[in-house]
Amino acid sequence: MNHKQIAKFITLIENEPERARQVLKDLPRKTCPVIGFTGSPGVGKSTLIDQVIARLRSMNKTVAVVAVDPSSPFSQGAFLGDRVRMKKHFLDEGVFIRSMASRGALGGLNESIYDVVELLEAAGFDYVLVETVGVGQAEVEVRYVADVVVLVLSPGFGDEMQLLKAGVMEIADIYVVNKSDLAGNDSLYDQLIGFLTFAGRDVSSVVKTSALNGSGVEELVDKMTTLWKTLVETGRLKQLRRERSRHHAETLARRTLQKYLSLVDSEDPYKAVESALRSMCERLKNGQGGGT
Ligand SMILES: Nc1nc2c(ncn2[C@@H]2O[C@H](COP(=O)(O)OP(=O)(O)OP(=O)(O)O)[C@@H](O)[C@H]2O)c(=O)[nH]1
Ligand SMILES: [Mg+2]
Repeated sequence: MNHKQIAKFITLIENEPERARQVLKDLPRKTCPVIGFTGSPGVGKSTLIDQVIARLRSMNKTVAVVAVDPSSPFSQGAFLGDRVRMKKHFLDEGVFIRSMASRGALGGLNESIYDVVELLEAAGFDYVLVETVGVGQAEVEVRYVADVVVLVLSPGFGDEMQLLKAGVMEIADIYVVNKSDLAGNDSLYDQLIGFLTFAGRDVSSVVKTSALNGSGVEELVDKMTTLWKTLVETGRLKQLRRERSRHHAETLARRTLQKYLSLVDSEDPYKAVESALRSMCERLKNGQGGGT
């Protein structure tokens, strides 16, 4: 599959998920590391991903990136400030970058992301990277989409407070303290180590990076790759993928039921659900599909 075909397929997934599913299910199933990058707006996720791409390319690995609702674009290699390099990166068949709106999601991730990731794996990329802005539901949901979650922090973004937020400590597998070229980074780093120690977590999951000059990127790529290999070896990956399918199914079920509920005119919530389920079953019996 070339980039044009992949891009077309993603549009089909977004616009006609049921039709896309028919094609998707016949593609060979492949598995590669799916790495999620989350964190507050502006902490440097896209810039860091650019560096990760460059590192993976230097290792001859192919990379696909999906950015959900990005507010800042990828430089597509411009981080090196080299136009020739940028052109090369842009034309590089080994790198595929796509942005997706978070539309249709119930405060969380665009549910197309599940099929898009499956497609990118089937297309044979060595790595799939997913960028989500770490706010609200999307931050929690990236856990289901990605095998390994990287939480990006940087000084001056209220991340010191964010560390205290319940749940954040459980979400990530790797913690990146980015913008290490700036002042204020050490105190954030120390606080993070303190929190992790207090929570009984492994502090070796912390990496200091500068997405601007590339320091720490090699270590980050090593860490995420090693972690993923461990998931494979321990059988945990299979479990994670099952949880992903289940979560995807739940999202679809909720949306389908909501659609049928919106057609029901009843003030009794129990009757409304019953009636919605009835018309859904009726449609299924007639072989028209559930209408997801
Ligand atoms: N000094 C310094 N600046 C950085 C670093 N990483 C990113 N930046 C800058 O921070 C700003 C935001 O970077 P992005 O990569 O767009 O951040 P993001 O997290 O993707 O932002 P959203 O997509 O809006 O959530 C840009 O101006 C970057 O140049 C870094 O390591 N050091
Ligand atoms: Mg971004």
